[in-house]
Amino acid sequence: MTTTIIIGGGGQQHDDNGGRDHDDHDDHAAAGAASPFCFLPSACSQHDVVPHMITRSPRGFGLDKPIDPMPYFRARHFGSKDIVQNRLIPPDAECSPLRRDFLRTSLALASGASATDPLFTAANPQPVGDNSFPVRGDELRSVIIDTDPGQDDAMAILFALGANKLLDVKAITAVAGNVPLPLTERNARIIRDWADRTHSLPVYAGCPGPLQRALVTAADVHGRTGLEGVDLHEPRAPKESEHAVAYLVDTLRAAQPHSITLVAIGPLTNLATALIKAPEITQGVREIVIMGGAYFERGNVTPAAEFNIYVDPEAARTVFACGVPITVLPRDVAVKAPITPARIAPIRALKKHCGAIVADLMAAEVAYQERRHGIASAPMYDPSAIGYLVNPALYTGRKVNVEIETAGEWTLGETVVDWTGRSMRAPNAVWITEVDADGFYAELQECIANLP
Ligand SMILES: [Ca+2]
Repeated sequence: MTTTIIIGGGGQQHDDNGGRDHDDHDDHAAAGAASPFCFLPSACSQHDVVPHMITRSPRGFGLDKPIDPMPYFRARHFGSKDIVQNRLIPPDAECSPLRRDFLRTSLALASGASATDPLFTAANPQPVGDNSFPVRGDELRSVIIDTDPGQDDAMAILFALGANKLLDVKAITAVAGNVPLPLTERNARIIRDWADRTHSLPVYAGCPGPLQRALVTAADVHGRTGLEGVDLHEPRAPKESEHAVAYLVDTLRAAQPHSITLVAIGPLTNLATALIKAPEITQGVREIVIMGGAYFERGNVTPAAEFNIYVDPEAARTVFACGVPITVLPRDVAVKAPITPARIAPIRALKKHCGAIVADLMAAEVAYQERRHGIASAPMYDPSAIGYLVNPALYTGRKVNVEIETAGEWTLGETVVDWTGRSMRAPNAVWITEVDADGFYAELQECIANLP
């Protein structure tokens, strides 16, 4: 029998924050700065042990790399009270809440629970909170939305504009994706008209196609205009003359440090082009929130890849490597807050112009899924990114390494998520996997109610 020994500690060894481990305090509080502690199942010998480091971050505990067990067997730690052998969680008086949490997790992991097992996650609620995420009542957060509207983009933009007590949407930068650029930038101008933001929300047109590939669209899903399901008017005002990439570079260069949140709900071509042209613009970025990718759920354009990443994988690779805090709302979470007729009804019942539009767009997405799969339910994609910004407490995830497949024969655009730390590559993103779906729809409804 192989036994797992789990040894806590090592905030310094396991630095998942690019050399500035602000978890050190917690790691050491959990594990004991001077004496790492072990969970040691019974019948454990030197020869059948598979030892792993276990470390704690604000997202909870995770198994890290295998380690050499011998120093631990030799060390006097074995004589210390820090060894827990065949013993359940010590009483409160004996250990801090963090340490109890660690021990509970150790027991779960040692008993064979996987990282996604309820035993594990229940013992360790993984709040998303170490990138200075806003909470309700936080200061107004400056946001630029990079988008390829798109039915779900339209819902997301309206959601963000209705969240005007939390999100200050500075501009929309359009990119080619769901439909070609002339339609996405035009649709963005139509959407701002719906929200009566014609003259207070600039729209910039960006890149007409991916960095290195021919454009793939999703007109089969979103219709010929990109906004099938709603009546479209002639936009009331023109786009800005400046290119979206020039706007991003100028704005982020001049911004206060770490002050602007980029919400990317289309292919990442605009953001990547800006980062390639002026890498120093990361100074102005607080966080990039991306709707894209798939890991626990499979792809939606190929079995391996989600659309936004698949369209421009080289751009996605550039963005994921840029070094700023990234939060990903993947398909994994989009499918956990599905659009259903029951969730459309209250939004339609708002009796608002924008409420009717959002309800029509939601209904169009459900109708597409019903035609294609016979199910009256559709994943909620781009608005997930806004829901996350409006109320991050609704979401949980894990800080992980994410790499983008750019060369695979069958896996182009796959998001390779190192959920268990197998690769030992440094984490570069928070990967969201869970959402309180009812909470999300309550926020959507509340924000849409603020619009005309
Ligand atoms: Ca989109």
